[in-house]
Amino acid sequence: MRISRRNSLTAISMLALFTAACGAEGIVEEQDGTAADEAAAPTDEPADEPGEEPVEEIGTEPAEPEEVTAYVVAYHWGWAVFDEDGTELEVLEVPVGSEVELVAVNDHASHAIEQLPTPVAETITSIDWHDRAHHDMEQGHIPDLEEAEGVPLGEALSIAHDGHDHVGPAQDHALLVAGLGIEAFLDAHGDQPARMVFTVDEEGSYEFRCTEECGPGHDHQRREKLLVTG
Ligand SMILES: [Cu+2]
Repeated sequence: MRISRRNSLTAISMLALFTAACGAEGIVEEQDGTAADEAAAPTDEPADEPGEEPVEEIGTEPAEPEEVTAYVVAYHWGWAVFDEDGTELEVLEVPVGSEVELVAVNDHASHAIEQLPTPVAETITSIDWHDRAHHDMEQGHIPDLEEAEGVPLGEALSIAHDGHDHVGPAQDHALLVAGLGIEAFLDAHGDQPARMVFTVDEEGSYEFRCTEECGPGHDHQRREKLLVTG
């Protein structure tokens, strides 16, 4: 087993070169033996060069806790998560013990979106969130609203937006990270993002849920977006 931790090519070449002379036991015992390495290695690659470091890469130690910031968009009816470069993350994955900062906005809150890092703001404003809702339904992330709620999706979006011109209560959302008790109101007309900072102490997959009545698809605005790994 010890030999499997080493670079496999090195192990194989050692095996080929040393089976006759030393036997398999000798190879295993030469975990860091310079005699075997010097004999097995090409003359232009001494045993103590970086090429002898693969043990570190293969290590199975748990990932160290990190400090992670991610940006969250609430839309009708779902959640999208981005890193600081504006790259969308299917799931935010962090090692257990990490300190997580979620910076969240409503997709209508243009002034709050402007406060985000430029790449994030540009990505968010480039996305057609109604198209995203239709895509979500096609992909099964939300059910067919006509079947589930008796309202076709397009009509449901109009209801939620109250004709787009009013400050309708259905335009707001609130983010709850289920199981962690982390919650923030996401005002459709807010001028600042909501910031939530918390430490994740237990492994698991955590769901983002909307806790603000936001129209016909509200009950389906839930996605597993945070994965805490050990
Ligand atoms: Cu809602």
